[in-house]
Amino acid sequence: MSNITALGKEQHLALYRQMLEIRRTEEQLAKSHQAGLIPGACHTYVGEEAIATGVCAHLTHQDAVFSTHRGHGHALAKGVPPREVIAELFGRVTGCSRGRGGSMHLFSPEVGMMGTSGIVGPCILQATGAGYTSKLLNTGNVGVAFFGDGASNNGAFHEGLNLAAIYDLPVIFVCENNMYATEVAFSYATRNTEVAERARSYGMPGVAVDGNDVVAVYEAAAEAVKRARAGHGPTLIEGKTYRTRAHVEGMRDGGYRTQEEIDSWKARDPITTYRARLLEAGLVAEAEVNAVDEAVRVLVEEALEFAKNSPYPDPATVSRYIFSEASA
Ligand SMILES: Cc1ncc(C[n+]2csc(CCOP(=O)(O)OP(=O)(O)O)c2C)c(N)n1
Ligand SMILES: [Mg+2]
Repeated sequence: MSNITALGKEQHLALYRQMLEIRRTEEQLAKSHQAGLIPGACHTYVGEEAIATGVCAHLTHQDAVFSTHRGHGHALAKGVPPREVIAELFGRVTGCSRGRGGSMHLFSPEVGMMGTSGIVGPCILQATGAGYTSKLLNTGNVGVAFFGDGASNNGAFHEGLNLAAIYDLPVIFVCENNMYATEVAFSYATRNTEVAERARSYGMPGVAVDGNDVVAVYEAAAEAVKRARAGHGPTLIEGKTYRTRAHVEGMRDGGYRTQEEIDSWKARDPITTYRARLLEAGLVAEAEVNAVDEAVRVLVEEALEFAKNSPYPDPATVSRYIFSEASA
């Protein structure tokens, strides 16, 4: 278990607030999906919030994050406001991709959110490319790839990690090992379920952490980002975690995992366990976390109203944003 006394109160409250913002946004998105407000697929990040939160706490808007189909949490942790995420999933013009992208095309280059994606794997190569750019231009920025256990068996994993290693690129590879790719158990899909151990084959550090412990993730990411910015190359971080909702909203969630397993991970919820630990250690006062709970509730409620009241894109603009409009 991580040493929570190593961080100050402000840091703890910020990490707690970020995880809760993701959770409340996701819960709202799940409800909105059921209500028919969201066209297309919606994969939530419920249960995995500590990973995006612990990693992105070390990033600036110049650092580039490349994400997955399960990327709402990455976008939020990187600084995209909940209103822009919810509006985007609702297909509204006020969304971060102007309502043209949806859940799996959340882009916000202003804050370094370089996209969620429906294709499993390429984010690993894109982050490697961002690291290469950083090295060529000597910017000190890092590239970060978030990806699942499923993606770690994709060819992109091998290519990306190998390239980043040989050039000492400033890249953080973050594998969110939630033990399943859709309904396929990772223990079926690989003979070695310890993803962090693979780092050795590429000549880079590999760190496995409890992905439901935000401080453990925060500490591993601190070290990896420091190494990357200092020009010492990439790191692979494996966060062991679990998604407690179905693979995608509306999909059945039975047959491939047991209720006991789901319940055991719910008992290790990254947000409620952190809240309890902070209170028990006397690092924050109950009134302070309650104030965060209320602020996040209001933020997400307002974001929902904002999204609902936003217009759809004008059909007459359908051909815009296909090509760069920088010189138009
Ligand atoms: C290249 C590619 N292959 C297959 C799929 C279908 N697919 C969508 S999500 C998914 C599971 C991915 O599992 P994982 O990487 O562990 O992420 P998780 O959903 O567990 O977060 C698959 C196979 C896809 N979208 N892209
Ligand atoms: Mg997975």
